[in-house]
Amino acid sequence: MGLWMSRLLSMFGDKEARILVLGLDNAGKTTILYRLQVGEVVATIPTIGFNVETVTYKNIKFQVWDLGGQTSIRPYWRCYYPNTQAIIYVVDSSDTERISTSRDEFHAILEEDELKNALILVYANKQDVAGALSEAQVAEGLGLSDIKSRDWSIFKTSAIKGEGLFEGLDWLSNMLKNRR
Ligand SMILES: Nc1nc2c(ncn2[C@@H]2O[C@H](COP(=O)(O)OP(=O)(O)OP(=O)(O)O)[C@@H](O)[C@H]2O)c(=O)[nH]1
Ligand SMILES: [Mg+2]
Repeated sequence: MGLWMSRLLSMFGDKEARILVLGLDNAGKTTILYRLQVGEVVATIPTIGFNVETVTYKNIKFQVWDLGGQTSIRPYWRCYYPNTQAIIYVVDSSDTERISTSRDEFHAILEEDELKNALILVYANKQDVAGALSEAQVAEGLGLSDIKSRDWSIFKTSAIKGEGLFEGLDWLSNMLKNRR
């Protein structure tokens, strides 16, 4: 499709955004992807590689890439960085032991040149688990207040209960609309 044609279509039709869902293994990324796409909890297995689905919300067609989070696959995340408008960074709020590992991976992402303009949406997931870190504790654990020069937001979510996910997408869609 020619450039003028795609511009014309984007004036009338859905806008598109490429989103990467990142975070440690077991954070709930795949569960979130399918909650957003089909509205249900699906049985997941650890992702080796990726899942990609389109989620249309508020006139934006989100192309959502869910990447595997295991230590051995994290180096491959960078293959997906080009042309990314936003990162959804998912934290398992009940995994208090690995919050510092999650913080390190998060800050490595923030330093990536290819992602310097990407919006940052954090999901403090698994809020339904007793003893889970609160949204404020996850923000503190990730060092979110150190981020000065870019747009970010954090939402508490439970992918299992379907809570908080679309509030996060609302923030994303508003930010994306303001940017164009
Ligand atoms: N209690 C609870 N469990 C959740 C929630 N979200 C995901 N889970 C569970 O956490 C486990 C891991 O979820 P996945 O979505 O496969 O995790 P992932 O981040 O895709 O993991 P990798 O693919 O290995 O990177 C599954 O048993 C999910 O059912 C949540 O909000 N609350
Ligand atoms: Mg997965």
